[in-house]
Amino acid sequence: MKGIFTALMCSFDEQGNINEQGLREIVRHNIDQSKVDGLYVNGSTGENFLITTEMKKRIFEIVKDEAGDQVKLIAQIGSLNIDEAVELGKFVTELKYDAISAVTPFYYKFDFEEIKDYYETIINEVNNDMIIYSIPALTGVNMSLDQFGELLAHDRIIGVKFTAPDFYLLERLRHAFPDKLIYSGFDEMLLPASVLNIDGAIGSTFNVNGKRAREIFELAQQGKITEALEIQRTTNDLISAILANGLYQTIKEMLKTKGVDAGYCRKPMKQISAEKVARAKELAEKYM
Ligand code: NGF
Repeated sequence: MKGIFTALMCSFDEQGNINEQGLREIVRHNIDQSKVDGLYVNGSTGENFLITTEMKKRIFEIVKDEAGDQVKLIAQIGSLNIDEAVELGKFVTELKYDAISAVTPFYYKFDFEEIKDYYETIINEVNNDMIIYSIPALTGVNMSLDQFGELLAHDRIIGVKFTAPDFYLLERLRHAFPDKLIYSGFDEMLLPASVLNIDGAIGSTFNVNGKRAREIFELAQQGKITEALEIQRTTNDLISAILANGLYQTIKEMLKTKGVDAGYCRKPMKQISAEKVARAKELAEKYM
């Protein structure tokens, strides 16, 4: 379960339906071209919070069918509807996903007791290992070292996807929980996170930059920081350009340039202008 995991995109048609063939092509691109170690399915990048339960299930099925056992698969099943989270957790466990992951419950200001109960309910009902998905910038949920510790005390909670620029907390977590899996979630900060001895990374830009991500991670593990920094700089030139042009839309357009039918984003995400599509093409030609 260590290494580089792509936060998988999903291909949708212009009406917002799943484009099955396109999704299969995205999976194949990540496995065959980018050679990532695993896929993180139905996370933020998969536009998970914009789709129905049935669509989530279909995406889990298609990805497992296409990927088989070629790479590790983590299913993001977290939901404000805890019954949906449990239902999806059981569904992907039947499909033989390697682990489940759940975003911290958001929108309402849940206290830690409620957050803990959410994770305990899921792990008590679903027979699979859980990775906490912490992304305070989007959820508003900031957990302390002690609170992470209370969750990680469960054998079934095997790790954290840590998407935050708090390297002090990341270092404390690594030090306190050497046997748990810690994945970094911000691709532009992969090198400093790797220096802190994380186990892997989960990122959206790995859909188009997976090989560089692996190089950064592996060079850092070997202590070759100058070489890794060089690649992180190129990576960050790309990420800055992607962020300026529209994150998920630009990654989809870059994939299309390489013959992968990545489709469109679902509303309320907008379609980008022809000018931005052309910019994405340029980026694909320069960086992929
Ligand atoms: O897309 C976001 C939103 N974050 C991703 C990643 O943490 C999301 C990150 O790769 C993810 O793993 C998921 O799909 O669940 C960024 O897109 C990237 O670092 C550019 O900022 O914050």
